[in-house]
Amino acid sequence: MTGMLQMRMMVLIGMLLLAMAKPALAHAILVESTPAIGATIASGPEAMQLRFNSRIDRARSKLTLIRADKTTTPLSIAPEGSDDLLLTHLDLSAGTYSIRWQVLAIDGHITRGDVPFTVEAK
Ligand SMILES: [Cu+2]
Repeated sequence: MTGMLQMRMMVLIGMLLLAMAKPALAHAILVESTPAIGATIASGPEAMQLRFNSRIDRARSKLTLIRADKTTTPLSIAPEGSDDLLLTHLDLSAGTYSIRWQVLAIDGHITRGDVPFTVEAK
């Protein structure tokens, strides 16, 4: 009986140590974007930049344009920039939009989020 309890304690302690050994915040979160969340930009060609807190796998990351009517278009990610950056080019008419980002961090975790913004006619 006590042997069983000891084993359970050992397993519990082992799990606790594993949990503590995990590096904090290794997965990617968005730290900055241009346009920023909630920003208003002018219509026409515009570069978009999303910066993350860690290196990301650009080839396994995705950017999607979401329009007000919920239709979506995948955006191509430019190959240039540092490893914590995603770049794309927009050419939008007036309206409200959201860019959905999905990135794979070097720790193997996928994170995603939205950057909503408004485009005004020039
Ligand atoms: Cu992670």
